[in-house]
Amino acid sequence: MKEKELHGKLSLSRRRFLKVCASAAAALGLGSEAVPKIAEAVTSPKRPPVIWLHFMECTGCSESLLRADSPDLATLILDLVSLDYHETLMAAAGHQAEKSLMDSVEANAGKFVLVVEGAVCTGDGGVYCKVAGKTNLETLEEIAPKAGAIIAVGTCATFGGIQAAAPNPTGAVGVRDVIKNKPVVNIAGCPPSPNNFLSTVLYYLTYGRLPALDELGRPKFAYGRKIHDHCERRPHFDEGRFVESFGDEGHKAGYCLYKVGCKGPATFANCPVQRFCDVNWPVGAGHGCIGCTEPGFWDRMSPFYEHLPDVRIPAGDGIYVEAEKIGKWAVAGAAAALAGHAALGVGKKVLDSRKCSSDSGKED
Ligand code: FSX
Ligand code: SF4
Ligand code: F3S
Repeated sequence: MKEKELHGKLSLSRRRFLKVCASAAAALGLGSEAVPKIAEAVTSPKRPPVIWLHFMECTGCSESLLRADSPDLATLILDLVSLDYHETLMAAAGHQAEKSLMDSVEANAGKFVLVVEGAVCTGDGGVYCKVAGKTNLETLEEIAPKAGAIIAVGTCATFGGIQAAAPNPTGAVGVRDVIKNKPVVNIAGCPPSPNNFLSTVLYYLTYGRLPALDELGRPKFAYGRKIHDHCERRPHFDEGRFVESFGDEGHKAGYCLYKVGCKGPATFANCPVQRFCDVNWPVGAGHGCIGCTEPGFWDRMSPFYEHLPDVRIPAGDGIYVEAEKIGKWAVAGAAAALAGHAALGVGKKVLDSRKCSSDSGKED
């Protein structure tokens, strides 16, 4: 398809089209030299097939994509890929749907993008989650080896998510726990930012390879920095101005949410920059980050309304103290608090596992 035809199809002027390509390049952390390449990729007549599987999830990831804050970008990509199978969007049903799935897998072996939404059920042979008489485990093990690229979308598909919360009766795991011999891109978040997914697909279409990933398989362009590093409430943290309880004067004034449970210092994602629907994000709306892009979310990030230990916070006059030495933990007993957190694996373990020291409050 020629660029001109594409503009017509998308009702985009050439100026708008190039602007969308430039925004996509910026989101990917690429320079302006990438814009012509992106424009060329999205005007290519080839339509890469995409097969989208639903496993154990709430469908919020698809919902999030359908409400992308960059409709131009979403249209650009969804029009330019061939969405051959998506259980909640396609018109086909029953045997017809299953036939189209396997037809596409066979016809496009080695070329299609496999998107998995939801955790994989492994308990008792995977019997707790079946589609068309097959367990999710069987379907994944059959289709993944034939994919050109695999994208796990949402924290359920990446790390097991809420389905894997204790006691995890279904044996829920992420795609990478099953598919170990191929790269899997993890677009974490419950639900994830649709722009992080769309940008990853665009990168793949443009360069024919996957973007650089962190050690957990997440694209670095989106998950390379902590929430805490680019949070708009960070000046309040640095000055020691905290919300002590929801609805107090500090809350009304937009102070830092650390003491009421914000897990931003231990969570890697670009929510403060990307926001959702171009409007807001959890911390912007007055609620702490609950760490939904991290492994072990849910268990390791709860209790949601208790603060992380091991984060040094300002106490005035350039002095920093451990959070446990102030506030309610001083009354309730810091030792008990720390023991509780240790049992849950929150805080230091999370920070250590990401190789970031308890650096908050004195750097950046
Ligand atoms: Fe999981 Fe997707 Fe959380 Fe839901 O479907 S990442 S439960 S918001 O959205 O898989
Ligand atoms: Fe923002 Fe949370 Fe960090 Fe406070 S603790 S600055 S609210 S990310
Ligand atoms: Fe999730 Fe925290 Fe962003 S809860 S949506 S990573 S602000």
